[in-house]
Amino acid sequence: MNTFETDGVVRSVCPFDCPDTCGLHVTISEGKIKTITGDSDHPITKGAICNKVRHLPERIYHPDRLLYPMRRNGPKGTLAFERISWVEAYEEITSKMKSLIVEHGAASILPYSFYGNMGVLNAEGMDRRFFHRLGASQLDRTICNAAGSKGYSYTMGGSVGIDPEDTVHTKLFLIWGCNLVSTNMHQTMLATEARRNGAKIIHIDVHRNRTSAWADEFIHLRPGSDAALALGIMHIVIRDNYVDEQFIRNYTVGYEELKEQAAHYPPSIVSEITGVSVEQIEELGKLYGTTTPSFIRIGNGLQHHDNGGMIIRTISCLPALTGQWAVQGGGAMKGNSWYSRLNNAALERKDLLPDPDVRTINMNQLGDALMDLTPSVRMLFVYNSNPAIVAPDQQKVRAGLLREDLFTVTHDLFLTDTCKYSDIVLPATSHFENIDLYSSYWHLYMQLNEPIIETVGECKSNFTLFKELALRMGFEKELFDLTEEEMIGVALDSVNNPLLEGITYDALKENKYMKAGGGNLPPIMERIPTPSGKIELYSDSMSKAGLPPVPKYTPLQEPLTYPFLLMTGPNHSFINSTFANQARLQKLEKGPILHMNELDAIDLNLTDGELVRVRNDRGEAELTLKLGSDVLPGVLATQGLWWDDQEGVRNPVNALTPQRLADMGGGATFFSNRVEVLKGS
Ligand SMILES: Nc1nc2c(c(=O)[nH]1)N[C@H]1C(S)=C(S)[C@@H](COP(=O)(O)OP(=O)(O)OC[C@H]3O[C@@H](n4cnc5c(=O)[nH]c(N)nc54)[C@H](O)[C@@H]3O)O[C@H]1N2
Ligand SMILES: Nc1nc2c(c(=O)[nH]1)N[C@H]1C(S)=C(S)[C@@H](COP(=O)(O)OP(=O)(O)OC[C@H]3O[C@@H](n4cnc5c(=O)[nH]c(N)nc54)[C@H](O)[C@@H]3O)O[C@H]1N2
Ligand code: SF4
Ligand SMILES: [Mo]
Repeated sequence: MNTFETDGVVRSVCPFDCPDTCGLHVTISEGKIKTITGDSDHPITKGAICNKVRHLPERIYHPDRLLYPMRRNGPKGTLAFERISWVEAYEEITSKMKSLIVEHGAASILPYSFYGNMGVLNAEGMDRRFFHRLGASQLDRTICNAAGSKGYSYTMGGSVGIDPEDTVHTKLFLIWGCNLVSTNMHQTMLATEARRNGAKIIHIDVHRNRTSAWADEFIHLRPGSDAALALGIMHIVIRDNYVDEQFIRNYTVGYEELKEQAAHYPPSIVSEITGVSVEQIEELGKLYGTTTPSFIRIGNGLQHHDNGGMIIRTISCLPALTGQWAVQGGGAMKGNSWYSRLNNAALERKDLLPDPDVRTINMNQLGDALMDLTPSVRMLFVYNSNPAIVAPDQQKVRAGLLREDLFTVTHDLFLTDTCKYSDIVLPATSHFENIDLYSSYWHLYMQLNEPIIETVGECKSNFTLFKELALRMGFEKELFDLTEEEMIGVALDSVNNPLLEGITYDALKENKYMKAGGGNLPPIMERIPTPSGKIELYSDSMSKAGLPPVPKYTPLQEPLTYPFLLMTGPNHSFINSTFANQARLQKLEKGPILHMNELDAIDLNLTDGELVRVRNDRGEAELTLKLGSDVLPGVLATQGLWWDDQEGVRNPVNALTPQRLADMGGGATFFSNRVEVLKGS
């Protein structure tokens, strides 16, 4: 039994799917969380946190929070539920699993999860082990960063970028397809420090947003054209002899092939593809070629295009040309999870799969999986995710969720839109009620999170849920009857990652923040995890995978049936669809807005502030129009994954987005999405 401070300030970690993974200070009074601020001892987040998490107490004690298990007692998609006990819920779930295994095989069961909580135990620990042992269909978790990570890996070998702490030394920041001010605020703080030392910050984006307003310069380009812009910069860097030949010789392969390719991208052609003027391309090329150190923060959204893998593959070749990786504060970063990689094999135990060749289902194609796949998916088990809102081709997803012969279980803190289609709804704890281990996909510090409040209602953590389910299924005690501490030990016992040496449960408890590599990372060029051990400007692996082995501009896929390309990214005040049910944060966002160029509005006879219907063959959404020049003609942008039943929301944006996969990694294509805009009803 845990005992908690009933009054005082205690430490915690932010659990959300955000690169910053902040250290938190939580003020407790009479056993309840009152306020949340940043922990000023955290070496990189340094006491600053975002507005969302300052409002987190409202989420923890929200009147709508799920407190006990429920069973559906009316039609799917409605709010017809009755309270049941955990014993009844477990009984119903395990007997369904057992009968499905006998009648249809374990592959008829599909887990669906992502990173609603980034804790290792709750996102990729006991749950994964449970579904492996069960023999369920595998889920390919591709919804976020799959295409770009693959593209970046072809060049650099893995999610290895520079240590963000080094970016204060940078003289030129390219914020490329990243809404940094909203989505990685502490990188903004480091860039501001660099700016005080003379750095210039350039935002390259298709939408003039908060980040553009903060940057020193904005480059407005056409969606999906970034590989051409990167090749244009390379063209200038090579043409004007800004290349670092010694670095290229020592640390890269394929320079000659890349040089030949870049020759096909003079500024005039790049300008035609990207919409950026020849002058701006020349200026950018020269600045990039002559500034050291320069750093490129590659965004996560950028890869949500058909050609997202190749875009990021191409951008990630740039720093090598001028030898930036050899300079402190020089290089690039898309993600840094390679540094703190854990012993996932021992944690998840994929070796327990009864059939190692069991089918794998791409989470971006949930609609097809539920509607078209044979043999059918007959049980969907959702946790840490809200697919009725976040998955593409929403109408098809929901048609699948409505299937009478599909048994859906959802574990969440709130009655999300996904819960509404579920047969059993289970209440989840918040991370303030759990033990877990957190690493970041941006900075290099590991943190331990310990429970600081009593469990709310009858909620259970994912760890406890899957442990108890396993034991009720009769699975081996030695594999499942573990404590959180034991499982953290397994995760940290990373034979394949020497950078975790010395990082243990006890050491984390004592030291709060422990950096992978202990702050003594060897220079990146000496540890490039590609097959050749060098930065691969030409990639044999790509050639073998049937992809162009040198960077190339490839066009988007959607036919031009509809006139606009619509970007549907996240917003400032929510994290994906998390927080979207908090009134105060909704108000700050002023509802779901559609940004359109004023020239397009003239042609369509539309006015600022009016409600419009955005539609294509997949579905329709209703949004409020905002006119201006924040997007180029022919481009639209909207932000935020709003829930269904909120004021001013009809049919959230994923009604419009395709299940089509990106060029690499099975990634999502949320942004390569063509639509038309009609006057509202
Ligand atoms: N406040 C907040 N923070 C978050 C999240 C959130 O929902 N809210 N979500 C978290 C998660 S899961 C993720 S993955 C990250 C995502 O955060 P980011 O990495 O910032 O990604 P996005 O905001 O999806 O897209 C980044 C930018 O790409 C632009 N863009 C779209 N298409 C193109 C293109 O073709 N070229 C260029 N150059 N730009 C393009 C968009 O306009 C947007 O400004 O943020 C994390 N942090
Ligand atoms: N159109 C469009 N769609 C997108 C995106 C986009 O930019 N545009 N972004 C995509 C990206 S990058 C991502 S990462 C995905 C994110 O998609 P999801 O991972 O589904 O993210 P959320 O919408 O935040 O949903 C997480 C859910 O987990 C719940 N949760 C939180 N903690 C716990 C816990 O400990 N246990 C359990 N059981 N549940 C918990 C939350 O309450 C919430 O309902 O969305 C993708 N969808
Ligand atoms: S959401 Fe991101 S910025 Fe906000 S507190 Fe959490 S980790 Fe920090
Ligand atoms: Mo994401």
